[in-house]
Amino acid sequence: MTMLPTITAFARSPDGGKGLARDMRVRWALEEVGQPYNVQLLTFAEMKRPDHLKRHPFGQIPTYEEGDLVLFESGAIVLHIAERHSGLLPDDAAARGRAIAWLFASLSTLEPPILELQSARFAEGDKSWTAERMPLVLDRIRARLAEFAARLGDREWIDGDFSAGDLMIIGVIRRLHASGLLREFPKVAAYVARGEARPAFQRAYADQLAVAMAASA
Ligand code: GTB
Repeated sequence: MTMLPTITAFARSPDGGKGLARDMRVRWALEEVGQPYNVQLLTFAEMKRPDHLKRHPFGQIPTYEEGDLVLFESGAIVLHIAERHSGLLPDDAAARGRAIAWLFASLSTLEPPILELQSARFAEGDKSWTAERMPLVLDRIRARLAEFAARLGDREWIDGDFSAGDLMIIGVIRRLHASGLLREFPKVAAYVARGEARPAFQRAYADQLAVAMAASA
């Protein structure tokens, strides 16, 4: 009997089930490759306790456990899943390298300005300088989206078939839905929508929404 992998997720996600927390990327990857999994739900207090700090040095979600293997960082987890199953990375070595480059780009090039917007809105929203800073924060995201849109062009996915790179990029960019910024980049918006329309995304979304619904019942 093989043991199912177990991931961790928020017992009560602050987004109320919009799939914006980072367990969504891991759920989506597991659904894409057809790997069933268990979910351990954690409260904010439980995330900071020794048991969880052994899994995740920063006391966050998501984590991934499979036998003796314990992983943290959504990108590392998605890459692990993609390397061990078919469907999320091309077989050709060069194409595989490029898909992994996009996975890294999602986290180290696209995500930082998007995180800055979350900080500006939620952590610093009451500061006197926020109104002055906000246009700069938004423009840094616009610059990245414009560059990405130029490369994407009319392609269905960023480089050949759908890959872990697309999954991560879409997982990152969809955090901008509420900002309205995606309306300025219709091709990027359509790309995100193509990802969200995939049956595996839909199953992952429904599962995390069910957690939020149960938590608020
Ligand atoms: N780099 C790590 C990764 O990619 O896995 C970042 C992990 C991370 O930031 N985890 C967040 C967390 O555990 C959850 S996803 N935070 C609690 C803590 O640090 O104490 C971030 C997140 C939270 C809430 C929403 N939301 O409600 O919309 C969206 C995203």
